[in-house]
Amino acid sequence: MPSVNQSEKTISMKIAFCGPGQSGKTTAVEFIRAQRGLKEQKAVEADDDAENPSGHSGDETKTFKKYMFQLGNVKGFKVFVTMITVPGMIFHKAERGMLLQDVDAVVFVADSHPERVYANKVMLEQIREMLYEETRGDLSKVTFVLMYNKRDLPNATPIDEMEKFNIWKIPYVEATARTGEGVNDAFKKAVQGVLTRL
Ligand SMILES: Nc1nc2c(ncn2[C@@H]2O[C@H](COP(=O)(O)OP(=O)(O)O)[C@@H](O)[C@H]2O)c(=O)[nH]1
Ligand SMILES: [Mg+2]
Repeated sequence: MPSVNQSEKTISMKIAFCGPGQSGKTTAVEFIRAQRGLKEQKAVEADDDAENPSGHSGDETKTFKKYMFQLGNVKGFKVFVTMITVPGMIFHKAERGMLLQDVDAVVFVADSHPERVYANKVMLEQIREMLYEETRGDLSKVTFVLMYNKRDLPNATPIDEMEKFNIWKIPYVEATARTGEGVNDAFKKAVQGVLTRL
């Protein structure tokens, strides 16, 4: 649940960028950070312990990024967003569960590379399962946005193929995180989804 503080007039929400390894989560979050100039403002990096929660090595970046910033005002309330990336390769369920705690929205960054379509499906199912537990069976408490990333690839999987695993009809955005195309759109959809539930 987003937390609303009536006396301080603030709304705080947590948005997680999830997806299989190498799908473009970090690239997307870094784009948002850079665009909003969060470095000077309030880029809060996770502490070292949280940077590598699993301790595993592999080809994916295991680092997890966390940024907190003020988004703007809605009906006189200041809106604060905490944005995190949830690494694809965390082997212990408990660790990913910890990152997903109190998440209000998930931007699921799916990889359009033909060889990654199945990985997208597996990861999305896992994330939904974890959030199903986290929300005690009420997934309507979490806004989902599918960001079909790497649309610039010449061999990008056609959207109707990608949509085959989207059995929940999650709204989607086509994106190229490398250039930033579609990233803000996905982010805004997530924020709006949370705000409309308030
Ligand atoms: N072609 C292409 N490559 C991308 C795009 N987004 C990310 N990448 C590349 O995919 C790789 C993994 O990106 P990264 O953001 O680290 O993935 P993460 O593991 O999900 O955080 C990097 O080499 C990125 O440059 C994109 O939209 N198009
Ligand atoms: Mg990453």
